[in-house]
Amino acid sequence: MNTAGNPEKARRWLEEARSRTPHHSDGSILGSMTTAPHPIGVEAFKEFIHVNGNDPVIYPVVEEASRILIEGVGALLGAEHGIHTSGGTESNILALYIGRRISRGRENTVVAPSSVHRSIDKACLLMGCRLVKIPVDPLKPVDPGVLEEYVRKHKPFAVVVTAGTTEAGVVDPVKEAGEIAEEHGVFLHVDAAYGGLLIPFLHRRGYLAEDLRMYPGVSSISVDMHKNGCAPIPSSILFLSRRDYIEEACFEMEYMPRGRSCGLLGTRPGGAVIAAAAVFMTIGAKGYEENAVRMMENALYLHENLSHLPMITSYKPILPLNVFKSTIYTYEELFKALLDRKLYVYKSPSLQALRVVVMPHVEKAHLDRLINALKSIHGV
Ligand code: 0PR
Repeated sequence: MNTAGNPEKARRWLEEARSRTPHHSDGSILGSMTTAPHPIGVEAFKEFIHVNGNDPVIYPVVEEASRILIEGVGALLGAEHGIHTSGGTESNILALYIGRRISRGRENTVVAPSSVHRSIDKACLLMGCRLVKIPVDPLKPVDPGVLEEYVRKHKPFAVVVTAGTTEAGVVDPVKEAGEIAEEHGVFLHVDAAYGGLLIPFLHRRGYLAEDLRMYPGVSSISVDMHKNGCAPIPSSILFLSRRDYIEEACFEMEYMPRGRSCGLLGTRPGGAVIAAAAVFMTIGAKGYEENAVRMMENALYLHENLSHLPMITSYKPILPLNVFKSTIYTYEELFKALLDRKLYVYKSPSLQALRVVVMPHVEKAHLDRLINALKSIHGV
């Protein structure tokens, strides 16, 4: 066997792989909560690709970037403290880990509506905690009264609500959940991985009644920069209501320059933090607001068009996320038919439906292609 390196072969493989890998700009990626990273982010990520984000002594720029992000995004949510992570899953795991560390005299249980993201199941599996799910209509937020009943009954150490659910874009009642958490002394984590950079803007512009803030009783909020923040993957922020909560996420490591390391990962892409900060600075809060409005208008445009198709049921979008189903095909069949046409939508199994997430890269022309494909599949 020839064990010599083969740069030519590697290049050929890369080239071939490039030609079959979809790009956000081609309009086929319609259901994924990812988007084309802003060019300044790509530039920064490349420039700082060698930077280990776990080494603030050699690379103080990572802490600088983290501060820029926490201050900038935090200002939108009334949050001051936070930690940069590698994505929504890490933020959720870390939030529950912190919640359990600070809990006293509570059960090893987490309570969350059934619409919660699967990374919460994952966190509980990893931490050995019990996840009690409140059955909810996937199109509706959890009822605060029911949430309180569950908290009374199960005495959880943490409650998780979602500000922008994965399958329907539903916004749970964060303010009321905060009141319940405060009264019962429970850690409340708000998963705003998807909605964090949409809700404050859509609320201000009159598209949404709910707002998102670090309300009293809220302990943490996660916001993904690699979703609506237009930053390269991987990038998320876990905001915490108290500075000392960050300490709970720090681990002793004598051999590290500072003797410790905070967050779940060890060596981590510092370039991603720097890139996210550069993107945030470039777009600015005003730019994110304009993006959010454009995305919402596009989602309403899609809903309007789908509502006119005889064999499609379309639900009015709450955030820029459209859920629809066919009256003649199962959602699995429709998923497959769209996949065959190289249109990548996602599934909302809890609604037996498909979803389109109108991310910053999605244009009306891309949605028109989808509408036409649905017409052709249904023979109209
Ligand atoms: N919380 C919520 C509400 C989410 O929607 C997601 C991701 C997460 C947490 C976890 O975030 P990370 O994926 O950053 O860890 N939801 C998307 C989903 O499950 C993730 C995704 C995105 C999956 C793009 C596939 C894909 O192509 O659909």
